[in-house]
Amino acid sequence: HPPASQGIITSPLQQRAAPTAPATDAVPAGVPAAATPRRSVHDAGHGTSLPGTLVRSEGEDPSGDVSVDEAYDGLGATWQLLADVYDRDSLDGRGLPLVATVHYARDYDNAFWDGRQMVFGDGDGVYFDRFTRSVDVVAHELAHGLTQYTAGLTYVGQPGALNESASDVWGSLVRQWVRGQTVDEADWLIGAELFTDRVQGVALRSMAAPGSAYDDPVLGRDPQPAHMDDYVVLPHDADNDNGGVHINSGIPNKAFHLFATALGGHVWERAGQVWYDTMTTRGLVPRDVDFVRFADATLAAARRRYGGTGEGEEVTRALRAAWAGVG
Ligand code: ASN
Ligand code: ZN
Repeated sequence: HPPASQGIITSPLQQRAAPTAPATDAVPAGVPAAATPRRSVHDAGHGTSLPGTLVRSEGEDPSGDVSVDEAYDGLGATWQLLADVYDRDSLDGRGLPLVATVHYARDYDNAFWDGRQMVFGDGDGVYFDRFTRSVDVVAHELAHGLTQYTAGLTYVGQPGALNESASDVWGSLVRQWVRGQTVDEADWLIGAELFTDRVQGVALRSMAAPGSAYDDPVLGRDPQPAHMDDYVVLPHDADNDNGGVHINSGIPNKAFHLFATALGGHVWERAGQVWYDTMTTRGLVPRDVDFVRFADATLAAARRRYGGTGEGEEVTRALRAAWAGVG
């Protein structure tokens, strides 16, 4: 039997919706002056047809529906971070419109990227609040689009766990960026605003302490490992979270946390830049990359950007220690 806690991350709807669309060729061209995001937020009205009814387009005033406006703001924050820090115009580097749907289905305890757009449930109201409440969850789903347009990591086994981890990395980057936090001020949590008071836990996942985010009589226990000694081997099928992609992502998540906190300062500066370069430099990571090759690729990306001496030495030393720290 899979761990009980998989129930909250693997629903039948979600299995259909796993982000498996093929990588698309796109050459990042930088952000034109005065470029803005091109957002649209839709309302599924508790149905499952996508995208649903358009309720807020780019530049329009807040709708008054908190889910709509949180989604709109979360898309905006993610677009702005990519533009301001990494000189990238949207997910494809070419101004791709950002489409989201809220109020998807009833009591839906998840959010997902379907290969073209983001979708958010309202939560069941008993254990989960609406999924737009955490900006890092909005950014996580969007980042599945970024990965699709860049590294195109296969959504199964180790490349799948790296795909999931990359989404958590972007989620936490956006969370820290909108709050203006340093790596030491940050909570490194994913989904800290989603649980109701009834749940014994702080968030869906913790990048700083994978495995410790929740331990609840109904939801079970956070199943994430933080080290290769605890890697969870599961069959590579949809009933088993595609080989535990939301479970083993704890390992690269912890590596990123170790790397970023060793460097200090703002996560989006050097740590985020190395991950961004690793994911977006053409040919650096194959779609079926495993953890070891991905770690090598982060080192190659760091050397390419920061050189082999001075700052480059500091960054690559922190990187090697981080990957060694997770085995
Ligand atoms: N919330 C999950 C995720 O973004 C949904 C899924 O697995 N498709 O990974
Ligand atoms: Zn995900």
